Amino acid sequence: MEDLERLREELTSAVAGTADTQALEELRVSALGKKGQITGLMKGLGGMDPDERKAMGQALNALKAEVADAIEARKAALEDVELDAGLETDRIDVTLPVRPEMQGRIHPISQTIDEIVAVLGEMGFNIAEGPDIEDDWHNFTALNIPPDHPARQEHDTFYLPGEQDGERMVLRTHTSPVQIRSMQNGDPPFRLIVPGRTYRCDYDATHSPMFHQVEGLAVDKTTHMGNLKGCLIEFCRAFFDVDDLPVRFRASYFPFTEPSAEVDIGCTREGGAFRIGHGDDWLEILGCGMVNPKVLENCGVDPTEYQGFAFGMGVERLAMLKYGIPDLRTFYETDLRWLKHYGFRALDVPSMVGGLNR
Ligand code: 2NL
Repeated sequence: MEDLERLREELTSAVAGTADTQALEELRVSALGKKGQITGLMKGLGGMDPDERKAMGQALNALKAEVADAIEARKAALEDVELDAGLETDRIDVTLPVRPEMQGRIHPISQTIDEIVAVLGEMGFNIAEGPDIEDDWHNFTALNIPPDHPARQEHDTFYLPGEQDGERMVLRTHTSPVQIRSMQNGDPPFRLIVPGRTYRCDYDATHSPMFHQVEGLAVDKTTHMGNLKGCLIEFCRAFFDVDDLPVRFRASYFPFTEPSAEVDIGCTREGGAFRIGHGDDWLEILGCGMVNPKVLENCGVDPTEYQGFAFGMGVERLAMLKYGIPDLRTFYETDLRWLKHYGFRALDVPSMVGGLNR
């Protein structure tokens, strides 16, 4: 019994003296574990006479309970201390300035898409997105480009191997199938912008097999060509940040719009120097038109009740013009020195109130 008293004092002071939860766990195993001190003494009970066994058994059970309680209490206290220490060392001061060594940049394509979205978003257009892999109907037929139409050849389409529902799938050649799906799945009026990757089998100094487009669509009962012109003139002036930028609409042809137009902005080319703004020359920057009634009908929108305008622009081309990037291929070379030169800082988010570029 005296030995037990000594063991009690020894164990309780050892519990109180443990520095962390790991040391406490080791102590628990050495006292109460399968090969622990108290467990060992309990195994000895079998060899005692009945009276001695009873007294010793009760004393051992009491000791075991006391040590277990002491360990539980110490464990809770140590866990609190360890949690506090962890919170202290893991603390992040989110008000600190960005580390000066931060090297990451926003790619000019992402920046240009963000700027286009900022201008058109302010006008009330909503972003829509859809799959890169499309079926023939959404990419071509719904847009009034039937199977034998010459525009199909011009699109230099990538076809995927194999068939789905008996037809070859394509990598979308423009983002228009997203507007088709949006019209099919929703109810007019529509005001959508669709940024995204597009694919054509073409590769040279001015063409990449993967490139980016932003298309827009507005459909309502009274939407007319005046709305189209006002919207795009405003877009060009805000995007290029030139208040009096000359903008002209030149008649063109697309199967999905009627009438169709290409949009030019004023520029000067003097002695090799190029500038956007008032000048003696024009530069084509986007295509547009009134949505062909056949396209509305294909999407379940009644063309006797609704009409709309649509437009499309190439993001790479706009980025090259706005930021003076001379070679298209450099966009996809993932050259960090190039990105450091042409890229944008992560916190300079384009917006109409904060400015598109700061
Ligand atoms: C260009 C010209 C254009 C459209 C895209 C469109 C979409 C639907 C219906 C009608 Cl769902 N039109 N999109 C219209 C005119 C021009 O893009 O030069 N893109 C780079």
